[in-house]
Amino acid sequence: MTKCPRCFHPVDPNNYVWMCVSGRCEAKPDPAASAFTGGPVASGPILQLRQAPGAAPGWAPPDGAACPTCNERTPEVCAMCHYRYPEGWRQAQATCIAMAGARATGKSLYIAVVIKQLEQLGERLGCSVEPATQLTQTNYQTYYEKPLYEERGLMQSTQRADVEGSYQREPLIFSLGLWGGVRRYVVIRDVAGEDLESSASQALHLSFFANADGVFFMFDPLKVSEIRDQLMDLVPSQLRIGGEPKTVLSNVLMSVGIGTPKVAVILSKFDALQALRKVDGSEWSQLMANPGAAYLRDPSMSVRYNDVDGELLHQEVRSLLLKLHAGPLVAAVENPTSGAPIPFRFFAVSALGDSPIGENIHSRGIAPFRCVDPVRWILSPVGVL
Ligand SMILES: Nc1nc2c(ncn2[C@@H]2O[C@H](COP(=O)(O)OP(=O)(O)O)[C@@H](O)[C@H]2O)c(=O)[nH]1
Ligand SMILES: [Mg+2]
Ligand SMILES: [Zn+2]
Repeated sequence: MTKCPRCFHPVDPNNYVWMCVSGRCEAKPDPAASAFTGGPVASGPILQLRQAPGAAPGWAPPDGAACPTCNERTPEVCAMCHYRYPEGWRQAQATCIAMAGARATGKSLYIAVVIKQLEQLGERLGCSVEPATQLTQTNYQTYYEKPLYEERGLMQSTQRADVEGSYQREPLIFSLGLWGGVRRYVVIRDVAGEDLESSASQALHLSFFANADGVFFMFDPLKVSEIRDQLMDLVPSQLRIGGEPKTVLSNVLMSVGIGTPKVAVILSKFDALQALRKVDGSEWSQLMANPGAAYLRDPSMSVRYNDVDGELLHQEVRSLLLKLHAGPLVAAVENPTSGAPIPFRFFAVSALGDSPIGENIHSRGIAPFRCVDPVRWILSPVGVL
C-alpha cells in the first residue's frame, strides 16, 4: 500500500476520488484541499466511488472516470486532501519523509544536497533517482538547486505555509526506479521552522507528520552559545539563528501523536563542530581529533547502508548531544511523554562541508558529509538503496 505524497495518508483500496482538471468546469473553493495545503484552494468538480459492501474480491473501479459536465477524463486525487496522484501511484510504493527542526537548522540546504547525493548513489547502484513530476523538477531546481549550485549562495528562509506561494506546500517526489518489481518513490516535505515553533504546528496542513515513515529532526550545534563562542575566531558567524529545539521537538511529537514514524535526530552543520579541532587544548578539539570516531569518517555512499556503523555513530552522537546540553532532547525521544516508544536514531550531517561566508558558500565548494545516512536508514527495511 502506498501513501498520498501531500498528506501522507495511506491510499484506501476501497475508495476512489477523481477531480476534473479540464479547466472548462467551474472551480469552487475546496475546504479539504485548502486545509491540507494551508492556503485557499479552488478545485474542479469532484467524483467519488466507494466499493459497495460485499463486492467481489479484486473489485476495481471503471478505468478513467469522466467528468459528468465536460466529459473529459479525470485524474485520480487523494480522498483526504485532493492532491493529484502522479500516474500509476496506486501500484507504486512511496516512503514519506517529513523535515523538522527550528528555523535555520539547515533543513532546506540538507534537502538540496541530499537529492544530489541520492542521484550519485543511484548512479553507483545502477538505478536512476529523478524527479517524479514536472512540478517537483521545477520546484527543486528553482528553490533548492539553483540558489546553491548555480548562484553559489544560501537559500532564502522557508516562509510560513500560510504565506502565498510558499514552496514547501508542494511535496518533493523522487522516483527511485523499480525495486523487486515495484516502482519506488521517496517523498520529502520541507517545512518552515517558524510553523513548528508556534502552536500552528497542530494545524491540518502539518498533520502529515503523523503518517510519515520518517521524521528528520535537525539540531543546530551553532545554537549552543558555548560552541559559538569557541568558533568565534575560526569561522564566520552565521546571520540566521533559530528557535528553541526542545519546543520544536515537543510540537513535532505532538503532531506525530499516535503515529509511528522513525525519528532521525540529526546533528546538522557538523563541519562547524569539526572545525573545533583547531581550538588548542579544548575538550572539543580532542573529541574532534579522535581518529577512531565514526563521526569523523564518511562511509555513507557505500554499496549498502551499514547498520553497525549506524549504531556506532548513534551512540557517539548521543554523547555529543549530551555535551551540547541537549539532554532534554535526548530524553524526549528516549522516554516520550506519550509513553509509546519512538523508533529513533541519532545522526550527524553536514550539507555544505564548510562554513558559509556571509550569504555565500565557501570558495572550496560543497563537500557533503554523511547526508544520505538518515534516508538509507529509513529505506533499509524495504530493501531500497
Ligand atoms: N556550517 C554550515 N552551515 C550550514 C549548513 N547548512 C546550513 N547552514 C547554515 O544555516 C543556515 C540556514 O540553512 P537552511 O537550510 O536555510 O535552514 P532551514 O531554515 O532549517 O531550512 C544557512 O543559511 C547556512 O548559513 C552546513 O552544512 N554547514
Ligand atoms: Mg528552510
Ligand atoms: Zn492526501
